[in-house]
Amino acid sequence: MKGKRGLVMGVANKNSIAWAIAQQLHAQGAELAFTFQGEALERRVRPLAESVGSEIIVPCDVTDDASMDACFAAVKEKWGKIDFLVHSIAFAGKEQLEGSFVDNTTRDGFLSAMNISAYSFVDAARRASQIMSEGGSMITMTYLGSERVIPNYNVMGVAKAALEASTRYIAADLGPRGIRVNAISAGPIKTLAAAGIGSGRHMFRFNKATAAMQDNTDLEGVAGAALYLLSSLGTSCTGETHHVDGGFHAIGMPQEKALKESLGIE
Ligand code: NAD
Ligand code: 0WE
Repeated sequence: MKGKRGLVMGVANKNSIAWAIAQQLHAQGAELAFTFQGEALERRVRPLAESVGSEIIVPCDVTDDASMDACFAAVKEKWGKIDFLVHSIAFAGKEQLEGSFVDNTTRDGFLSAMNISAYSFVDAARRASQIMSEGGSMITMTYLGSERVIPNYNVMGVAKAALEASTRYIAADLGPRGIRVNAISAGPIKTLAAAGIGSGRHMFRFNKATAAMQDNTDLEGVAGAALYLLSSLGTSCTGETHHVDGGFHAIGMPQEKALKESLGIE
């Protein structure tokens, strides 16, 4: 990644998936710009960004056009062009992430989850493509809840389905310009965004028991996949949703022994 420059959106703290990706890209020689969501997070993000020598650390709320304008203008002003984009942003109202999807999903809740978790990638990809003059690569983060029902993931699953479809359409549009666009579908990882999950303990146990690897997802694997997709190693790979989840997505039914363990039986 020597000589490559890119924008990383979605670091909240040291546990963020975007931070694991950023550290790997930095280790491989990339130069990084970072966005943070608001003043409250600047305190956490700035020291991390500075520790990898970042010279661009800008606020960005993806629901605010003026904020997106200012963020990409700052990158263009400093660097002129970029080579890659990391989009690692999602949000739905807490009350949308529990119980019955059909009963609890409000219009506002649906639109807000779609806006922040899916449209923001379309918007960021368009803006990034305008400063990718010699090809490039973009990734976003998704989750299996887009393909299958995961209890309580609810409207986020619908937003992730839209995000993955958007990834394919963006890939088709930008392909002729040598820009690749992919999604990484990670298994559950203990981050701020995963902290608020009611059934968290059960989910991690069930995932570990069910996954082909019989283990939870390591951040290292997600960062490695990001490096592959964002570097020339990933040439010709675009429009893809790549699972990094210990093989959980491949399993139709868990081994009896593993299932009993995950439920604490015998
Ligand atoms: P995280 O809380 O560290 O990251 C989420 C980020 O979204 C935060 O940095 C937050 O500031 C940002 N964000 C939310 N609303 C925003 C807005 N309006 N404007 C700008 N930024 C906003 O948690 P994470 O787990 O690292 O999540 C990153 C991505 O990975 C998300 O897309 C999430 O859906 C996805 N993902 C997470 C897991 C998991 O189990 N943790 C699994 C698969 C996919
Ligand atoms: O994408 C996610 C989580 C995204 C997320 C998390 C929160 C928590 C706090 C979006 N919005 C919010 N809103 C909040 O108020 N993941 C893949 C992690 C995750 O979240 C789940 C999961 C998994 C896995 C929620 C329910 C069930 C499983």
